[in-house]
Amino acid sequence: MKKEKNLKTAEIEQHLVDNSEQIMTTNDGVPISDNNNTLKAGERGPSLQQDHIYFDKLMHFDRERIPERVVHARGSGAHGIFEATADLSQYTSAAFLKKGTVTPLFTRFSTVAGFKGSTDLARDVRGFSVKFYTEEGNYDLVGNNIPVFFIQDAMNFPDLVHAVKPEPNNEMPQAASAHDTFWDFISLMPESAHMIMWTMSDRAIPRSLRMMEGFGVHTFKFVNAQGKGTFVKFHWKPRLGVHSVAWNEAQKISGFDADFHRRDLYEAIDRGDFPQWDLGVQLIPEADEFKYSFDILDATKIIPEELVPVQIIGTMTLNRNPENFFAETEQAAFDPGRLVPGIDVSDDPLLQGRIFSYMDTQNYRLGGPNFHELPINRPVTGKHNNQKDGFARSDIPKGAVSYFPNSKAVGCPYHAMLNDGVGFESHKQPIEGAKVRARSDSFADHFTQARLFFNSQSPEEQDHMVNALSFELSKVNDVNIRKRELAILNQIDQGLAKNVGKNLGLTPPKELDPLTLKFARQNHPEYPLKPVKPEVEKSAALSMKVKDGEGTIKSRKVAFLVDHGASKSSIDKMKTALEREGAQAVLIASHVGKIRFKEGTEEDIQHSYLTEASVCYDAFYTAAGESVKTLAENADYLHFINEGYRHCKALAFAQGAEELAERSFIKKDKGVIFESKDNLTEDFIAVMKGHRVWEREKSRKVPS
Ligand code: HDE
Repeated sequence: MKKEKNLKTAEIEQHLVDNSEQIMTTNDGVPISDNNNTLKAGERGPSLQQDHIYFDKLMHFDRERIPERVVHARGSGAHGIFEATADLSQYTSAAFLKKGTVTPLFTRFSTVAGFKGSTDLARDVRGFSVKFYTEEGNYDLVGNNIPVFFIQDAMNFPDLVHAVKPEPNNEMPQAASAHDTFWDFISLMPESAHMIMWTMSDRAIPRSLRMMEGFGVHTFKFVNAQGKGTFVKFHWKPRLGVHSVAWNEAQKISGFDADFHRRDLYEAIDRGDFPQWDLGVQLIPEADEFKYSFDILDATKIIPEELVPVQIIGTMTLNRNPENFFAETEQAAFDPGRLVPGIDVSDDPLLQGRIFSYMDTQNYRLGGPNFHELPINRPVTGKHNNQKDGFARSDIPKGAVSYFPNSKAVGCPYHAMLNDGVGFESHKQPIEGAKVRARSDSFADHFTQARLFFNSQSPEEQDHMVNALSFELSKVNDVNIRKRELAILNQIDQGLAKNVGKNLGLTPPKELDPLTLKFARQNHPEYPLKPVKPEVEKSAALSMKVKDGEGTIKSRKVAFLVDHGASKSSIDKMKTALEREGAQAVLIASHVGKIRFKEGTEEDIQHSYLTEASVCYDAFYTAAGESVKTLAENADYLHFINEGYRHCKALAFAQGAEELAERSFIKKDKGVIFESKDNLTEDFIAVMKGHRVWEREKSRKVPS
């Protein structure tokens, strides 16, 4: 694959180290002749303290670890580009958003609660951070795959994180919100209700990082060349659609392949299947700041797309894997305070609080204030200021001057405005108000949008939410916490609360718990306030259900279940049809190595039932041929298709292989395709386009 060349790749290339055909050296470049033995007094004698070569090696090894991110520790990154496609000059002066501009970038996706080595498939929010290396310096859009947040004010952030992380007395559970401290906090913070609807939906268990949306979450501000501001919300829309796995599947994937998402992203980019997202904006004129039933500065609210449509302004393509995980992905330092001219923050109190935390955390995590000089963080513009020294400074500023104003360096580096240039200018927004620690009552409606989300889901998606909430609250030991959260659910939707209550053996309380009220009244003395009338009761964009005729099977992984004697022609026919649509065919047999086809030819197989699991594939094809007989006796094969059926995936059976479906728990439905009765390839592809046959789930009788 030809590598993309741009200013950032050129900048990074200067730091690449190629060890091929090189002699091994110490850190000072001195050749090492023996990397096996420490220096000893005699062959069997004690080691000597003068072994500077051993010390050089161990000193470095002992310091290989740095603190992991306090949240979002587990992540995967990739390089790419952004191409701006719309004329936004009316709203923003940002150079990288000028139509036709191509900007290099680095993107990192993450889970939030788990440690660096935790599973990718935890039920969790996913981070969606993008660092644009623009011609006006770095701009970071540090968002999530869910458009709202748990809390409204940054002051509560450490408490939220302490509540969700493993409990401090026993460091359990890892990468999971299903425990007492999380739900204790949540049930006392009704402002989390909307976010909880999202995290208990399938949004929190994505099929792939390439198949999730991204959101800036907060309302930001665009500022145009004349200094006029416009509120803006950012949306990333994946070209592959928005899809999830089933919760039972997520739990199993965590065991079979804890790197499932990381591997999927890495392999897709490696084979040239570059993931793409369109960047969209919702633009809100300043005059409309108070127009809605919710406050646009409240990060627990969305602006429904029915009220302000999303306009596409460009496309991101991820086209290059990092050369080195630590140097690039781990050392990438994101910060919502990295702004460029034309983009500013709003007064959202959550966003305001983030501006301090990110810079502070990078200073700690990356060992000092020179983290901007790490190759992954360097702007392509270079940096010029009078800051100096500090740990691990790698720039070598020339000359005697490190102050401003100066005459000795003819005033350099000079202010942009001194040379008619344009520097970053904060939006000139008039401010007034008393200094108070308080919460606006316009933030006090916690349930209307939680209800909007629930109402906008398909029946199957709603079932999944009931199951997720039941799972999580069943894992909570304290019955008072369960009841308190049920009371919140009851405020959102009585049916939801009733169904979750059934699984907990509880009747939902009609009123909010006195403790919940007590804490809410600290922010809003009159809580609960009079309910507001929402502009919309449902919003189509909130459901992940694939609309008829809109799906794609591009890059989906289809398991071809074969063995000795399988018909090569039956394999090839299906493979060609799937590959034409961009899907991948992966042959799985009872062992790796060569298998012989019915036609007499042989093929090397890389995957067997020993190494693979049904949960890691999107659809299943059982080929025709003699292999049908051996597969009928293969319990692993039967488990494979049973599980695929349980997880509502498409299963196709070639002519003669139908009896295998009969030996399993599979019941014929629109997602089970028989060559003898259906249009094998067309029907199979059509079902895969719909992602899953979720309707199958309720009636399933598969004990897997
Ligand atoms: Fe973060 N968050 N956050 N966060 N966040 C961090 O910064 C913080 C919030 C998000 O890929 C930390 O570099 C505070 C909202 C992402 O490296 C830390 C508050 C959103 C990432 C931090 C929030 C996010 C982080 C930890 C409440 C969605 C991963 C490591 C005011 C818009 C970035 C680090 C990456 C990481 C603080 C809330 C997204 C501690 C104080 C809301 C995607 O600085």
